[in-house]
Amino acid sequence: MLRFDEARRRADELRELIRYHDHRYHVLDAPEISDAIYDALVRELVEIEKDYPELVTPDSPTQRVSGAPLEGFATVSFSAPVLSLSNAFSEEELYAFDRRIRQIAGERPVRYVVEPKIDGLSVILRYRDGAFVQGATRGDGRTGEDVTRNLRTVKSIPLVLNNPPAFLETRGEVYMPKAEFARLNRERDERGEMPFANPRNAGAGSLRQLDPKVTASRALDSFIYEIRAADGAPAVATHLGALDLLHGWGFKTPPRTAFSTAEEVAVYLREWSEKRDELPFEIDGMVIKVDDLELHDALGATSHSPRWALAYKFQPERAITTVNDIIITVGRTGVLTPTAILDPVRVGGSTVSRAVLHNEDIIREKDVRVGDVVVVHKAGEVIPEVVEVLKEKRTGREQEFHFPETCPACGDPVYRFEGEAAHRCVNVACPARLYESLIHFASRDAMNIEGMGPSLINQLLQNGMVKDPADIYFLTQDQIESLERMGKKSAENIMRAIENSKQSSLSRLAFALGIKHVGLRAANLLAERFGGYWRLLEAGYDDLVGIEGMGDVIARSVLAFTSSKEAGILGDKLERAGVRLVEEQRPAARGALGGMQIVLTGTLPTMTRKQAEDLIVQNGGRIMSSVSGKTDFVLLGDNPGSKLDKAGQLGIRIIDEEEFRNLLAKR
Ligand code: 0OX
Repeated sequence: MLRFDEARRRADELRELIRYHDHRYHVLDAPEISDAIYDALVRELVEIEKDYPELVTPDSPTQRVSGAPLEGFATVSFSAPVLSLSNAFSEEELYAFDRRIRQIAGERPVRYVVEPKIDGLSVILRYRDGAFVQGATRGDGRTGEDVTRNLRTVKSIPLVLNNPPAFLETRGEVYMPKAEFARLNRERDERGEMPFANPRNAGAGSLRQLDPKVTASRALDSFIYEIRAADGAPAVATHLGALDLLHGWGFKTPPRTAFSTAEEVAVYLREWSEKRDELPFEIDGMVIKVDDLELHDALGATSHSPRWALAYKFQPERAITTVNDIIITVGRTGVLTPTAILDPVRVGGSTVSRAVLHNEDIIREKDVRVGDVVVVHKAGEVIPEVVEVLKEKRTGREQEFHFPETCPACGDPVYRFEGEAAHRCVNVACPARLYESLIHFASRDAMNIEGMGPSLINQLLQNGMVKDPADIYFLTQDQIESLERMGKKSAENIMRAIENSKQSSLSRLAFALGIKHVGLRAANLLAERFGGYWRLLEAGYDDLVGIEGMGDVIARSVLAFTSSKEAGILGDKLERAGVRLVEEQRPAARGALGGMQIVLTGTLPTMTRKQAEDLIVQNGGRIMSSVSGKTDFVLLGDNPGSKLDKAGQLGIRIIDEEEFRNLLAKR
């Protein structure tokens, strides 16, 4: 354990580092370090804060999720009303808006700033001396709900600002990115829960959770676009200037472009309406704002909306097509998911030929039949949804869909459990389930076996090389090389990735097992509480349900796995293969690089930066972003940066990749 003063210094340093990397990742979308390194930094801070709870600060990055569930939300009143936008649906309305503005502006030049109109939830954020103190939903525009603790879990909302004014009130939009929406609905389908209809509902549902842990488990994002009040902030004369200030304080601001004529704006709107499909978030139009803030005052507002802004709404992303078939796929937890096979049709910017139908109830409720003409809408990632059936187009030849009573992959009977919307195949050896479980097992958040994706897994299954996840660790170079389209080099890479994956943390393993209801959060809790696979298998119901944040449903599901024969067999095989089954020790305490502070610079001859970083962390070293007197060594590659000069000045040891490998071999 570090001495108190050292711990305090290191905790401050780590908070600074984590804040910096959070900003790079969540706001600038330009990360500088790998997830493994980031996790190691956070883990180190968590450990220090565990050893010295008095060092925990409310703005620490570890404190984004805090406290027990609330009973209800308090109300927040707004000193100035939170206005909405007036809408336009045609170019004529845009030109009419432009004429009104120019009439009031007179001789003053007019410039417009155009931003995407995010289909999310408006929020108001308040900061005192740079610290996030309160956040609210827009509510009715006069009072909203205090959702501070939920907003703290949104990673792109800074808890601390750079060079802050004494007081700041901002407005922006919180939303759920399309990929997260798709992930969440997949998870809900798997759990037999009702899916959300669109990212907006999913975002609203997530922000209005009484338990901040639930909000935290969903990756919400934000765009902040307005300074509503500021004490002691630099003066700004334009909307673009305000956005720059917001960006400088650390907020994520919307993409924007400025134009000096309505004609140019119209062209730009047409371009965006075409490419909206490629964006990672859902937009329902564009917002056109007058740039000059003095003009805002001159233009004023109606009781509902400012006269200096206009929401230009796009046509919804919908199309009409025919359902040719309804097929069933079997997921890793055995859930049978129906999918409509469509006549290919353009929706937004891409061609779609499938639509998710989620479960039997949804098919019934919408009354979707094979042969129906339907309206489809793109809400999430790639697969759209059937919005409604055009019943007036029915010919009488449409065929009602009957949910199968047996699994299409293995033929075993399927069950629909009480309280669930899903049908499940409960055969653990079902080939469709095995395929999906292996994909999950090898995936990035699980055992992270780089290069082991669906097509390789398919080949391995086809060739009978794996029958359960542990078999992956018994694969040989020759076996992999024997697969079609597989070169020696690729096979070597895969073998290396498999080898590295053996050192994955217990929480990754607990997640990789694919236990129903056990997501990343529950897997972390299990790893923290039990510290080892065998101890997890010994846990009883009371031990499991006693974990804060666990609950009866997860506990029972974990128990169903841990008490199964398969769990023991799998553990034995994983152990024989040398997969780590116990939680990692504190990074400083073990490994060939135990506690060493290491700086990387330049490109290494045979390893990627990420591989080197992972090796350092796995061997107990600490990666530092800059060279200091405490640096143990600098790992040097080609084309090094200024870190090399600094190391030279300080007389720090410099080693190359070969020496680094030798160090690792000495254990
Ligand atoms: C959005 C969005 C909404 C609000 C009232 C005056 C200016 N949904 O993305 N509103 C505004 O600004 C308005 N900007 C936006 N980008």
